[in-house]
Amino acid sequence: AKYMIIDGIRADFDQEKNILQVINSVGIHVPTLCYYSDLSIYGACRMCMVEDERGNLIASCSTPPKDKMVIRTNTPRLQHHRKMILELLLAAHCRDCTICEKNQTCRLQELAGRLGLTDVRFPNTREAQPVDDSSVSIVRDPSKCILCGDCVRVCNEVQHVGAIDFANRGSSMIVTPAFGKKLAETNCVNCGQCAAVCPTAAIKVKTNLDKVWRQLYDPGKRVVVQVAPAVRVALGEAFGLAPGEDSIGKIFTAIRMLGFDAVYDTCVGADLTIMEEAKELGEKLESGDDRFPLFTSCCPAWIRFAETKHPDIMPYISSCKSPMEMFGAVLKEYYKDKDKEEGKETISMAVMPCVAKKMEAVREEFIRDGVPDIDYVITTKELIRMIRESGIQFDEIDPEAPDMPFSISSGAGVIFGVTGGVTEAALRRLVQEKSTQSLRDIKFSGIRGMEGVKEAVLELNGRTLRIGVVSGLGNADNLIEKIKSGEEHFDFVEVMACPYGCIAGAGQPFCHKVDKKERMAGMYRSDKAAPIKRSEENPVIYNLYHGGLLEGREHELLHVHYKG
Ligand code: HC1
Ligand code: SF4
Repeated sequence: AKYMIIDGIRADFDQEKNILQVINSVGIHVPTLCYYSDLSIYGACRMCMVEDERGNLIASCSTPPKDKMVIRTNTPRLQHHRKMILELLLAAHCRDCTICEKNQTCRLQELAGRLGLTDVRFPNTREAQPVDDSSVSIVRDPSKCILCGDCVRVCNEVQHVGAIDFANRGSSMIVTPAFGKKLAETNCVNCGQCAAVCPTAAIKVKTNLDKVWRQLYDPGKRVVVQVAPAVRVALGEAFGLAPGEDSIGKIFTAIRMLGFDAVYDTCVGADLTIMEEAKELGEKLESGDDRFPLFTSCCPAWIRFAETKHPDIMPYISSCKSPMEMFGAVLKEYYKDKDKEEGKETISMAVMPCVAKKMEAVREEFIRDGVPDIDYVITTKELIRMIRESGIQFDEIDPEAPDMPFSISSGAGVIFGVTGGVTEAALRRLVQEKSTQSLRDIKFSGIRGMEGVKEAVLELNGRTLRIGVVSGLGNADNLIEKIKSGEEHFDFVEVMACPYGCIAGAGQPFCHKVDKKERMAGMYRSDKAAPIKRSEENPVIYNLYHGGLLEGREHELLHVHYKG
């Protein structure tokens, strides 16, 4: 085997692309600010330098490992070098750490602490820049930007959007939308992946917690909230639980302790989506129109992407509202009469792993008679902040169940939160054979896994179905081009804007790929433990359709026509 000697330790390597990965494999974390294994190598921050035998400094992120290479990661020279870089970065950085939203989660702050920096000897070199808060999902504050370029690369390479880029040269270099536009005036799809990778608070998620707290303490308001599938496997990370551990019961308890009047699981909405989307797919297959597949519609960033980049496929996107919006419409209807009787106003909220949901909630298509079906969306991280602020000891509280009469959901609804999950849930509904074996056949068809592009061919009720599952908008873009050119053909394509699906949404606590894998495994464990596996077997769903408030109103409440 090939090996390196790192700080006197032998480290075997094989597939590792760069020295940094080999260093990580022996349990040393060299500081980095601009390195992500999923993105191209930029090598801008120079924090990851190491020293070879001859005293050369090498950027470990952009240098491939060589057999029998000997390096040190922590010499006095390296320490001096790293501190100098940090000092220069901090000299050009707004340093209001104690009142910054990224306080305690900022990577720059963390490194300053870790390297023991106590002084910045240079005057502040950065001109003040205006904050851009035009987007409903994210806020840009260029005075906190360290020019690592992570946001630019994720927006370009992973999402194929390219809404932001570097502008100017030298000390006036900034990251900005083209022509000095505001973000809301660009083709930004509100996916928030730029905020997810930003090491500082230069791009952060927009919060509306002030308004939410005010609603909670308003006696004239009934504040109800739904919690998205993927929140359950990530929120606990902030309170010491392992990534992937399902804490949905504790989340329900904490939400009640915060003062919400009722709490529900968005998985009910996902079950509704499956009922409608499976029907739509069945009808599409019958119709024989197979120029394009039926595309899923639950991801609002994907919808925006399709609207702006591939408007010609809009007719092939499912007319189903997202689970959040379906459930939002149902809840507003459910409380209508009660509100009148009690002289109250129901405020419908959602806790989402996603920041594009903030944009979905304010789209005109989801405002009926001047009233939005979802009044506020907060992210997993915002709920974490509420729990912290209120002093609730999350790890100590007992789990509870969601409120009646929407207290039951299926495992199919849970797995919506991982890439491939919507497809798996729809197939469970569509296959005629409802056996454990058929659940397994679907599971092993190729739709599970961390890959950004998955394909499966399945026999469905006597016909062959070609399915595509993509996460990351760049992957969706490439697949659509192949479909347009005739190189590929599908009957059904699931798209989620965030790589790996909602588990890695920009509203979730930040984590690396290994932890995302754990989150994914956690979602499948929760499905395994669910007594109901298929959406159509959920009695809540049955009751809504049969004599319930959905009877005869499916089209009005569950479907949408995007105006573009
Ligand atoms: Fe998702 Fe969905 S799965 S979009 O990833 O279809 O956000 O979790 O809530 O609406 O159910 C997000 C997650 C979420 C919707 C559902
Ligand atoms: Fe690009 Fe998404 Fe950030 Fe918008 S939210 S700038 S699309 S990465």
